Amino acid sequence: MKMTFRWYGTNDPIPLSYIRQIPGMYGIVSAVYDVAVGEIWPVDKIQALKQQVEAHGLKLEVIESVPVHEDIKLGKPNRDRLIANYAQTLRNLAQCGLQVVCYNFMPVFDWTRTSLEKILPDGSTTLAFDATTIAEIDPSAGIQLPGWDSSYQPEELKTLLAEYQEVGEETLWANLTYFLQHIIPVAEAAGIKMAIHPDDPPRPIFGLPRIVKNRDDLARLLAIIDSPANGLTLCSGSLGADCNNDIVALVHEFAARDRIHFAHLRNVKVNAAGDFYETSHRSADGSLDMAAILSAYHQHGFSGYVRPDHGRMIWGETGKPGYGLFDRALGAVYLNGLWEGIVKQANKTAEMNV
Ligand SMILES: [Mn+2]
Repeated sequence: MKMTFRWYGTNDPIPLSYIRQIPGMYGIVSAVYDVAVGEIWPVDKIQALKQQVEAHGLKLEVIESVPVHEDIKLGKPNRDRLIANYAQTLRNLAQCGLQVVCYNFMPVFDWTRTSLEKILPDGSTTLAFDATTIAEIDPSAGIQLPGWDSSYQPEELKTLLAEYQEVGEETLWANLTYFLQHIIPVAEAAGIKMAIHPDDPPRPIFGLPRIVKNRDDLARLLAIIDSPANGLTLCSGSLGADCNNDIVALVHEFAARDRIHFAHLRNVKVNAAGDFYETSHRSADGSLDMAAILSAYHQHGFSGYVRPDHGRMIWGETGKPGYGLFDRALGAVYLNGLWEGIVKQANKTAEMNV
């Protein structure tokens, strides 16, 4: 298991020199942020990012994300040009030594929350989702939620939402299939592993179709093209926001098939109504058993990339909600600690059985 940390480039308030000081940190997960979605990431920009990361004793082997242009998701006529650009970006990333590319196929918005600063009893703040609040929003009247992408004008958003209403789930699957049929062979040839991130949260929102929500969706996705290059970012927190998703079982199933290329480790406290908030990584604080999740990874000889997903804001830190330094660093150390325990216990058991 290789521990990584997401970093938003030079605009990130957290310096690489701080991330390096987190015990057991292997590498950085980042992206080229100054190229428009749909355009090719030039080799020199990727190299510059890589050198910057390596100058701090860290590796850059995972990209999160190379975003998929909405026109690809919508299946518009110009998708072929955009897919060709995406393919070239993958070749350029491979040329720079990148191994894994995280992406998602969520229409319009990568994630949805109703609060970015829910106050927990200990005074920390966290991201939260209230199902009733979402149900009461009429998207045709405009959507105002914290963190909601303000790059869309209200009219533009209305048009996009209407376009996706027409697309629906099956056409979105067809568009994802078309994308994968063109991209996976390129990734495979270049030595890049594609890793789709599930929908966050894993349910339809505002009438937008959502297709990467549960075990059956993940299995369907992998069946489109049976290649090691067609894999998953298994996000425990995203999938865990639906009580019906058994994360430990998902790890067993898909790690056994060697299709989990990137693990997002996040704990959430969730209820049957679908409300949830993000907790510290500690199992006792949320609904997920992080030790059981890591044990399942270990059982299948997992040696891939992981990262503490979001963290709370603690100790007065301010910055990008979910992406502070302190709680994610605590998460990384906690997860590394669990892993050390699991590895040592397993080795001991193996010795006793000799
Ligand atoms: Mn995630």
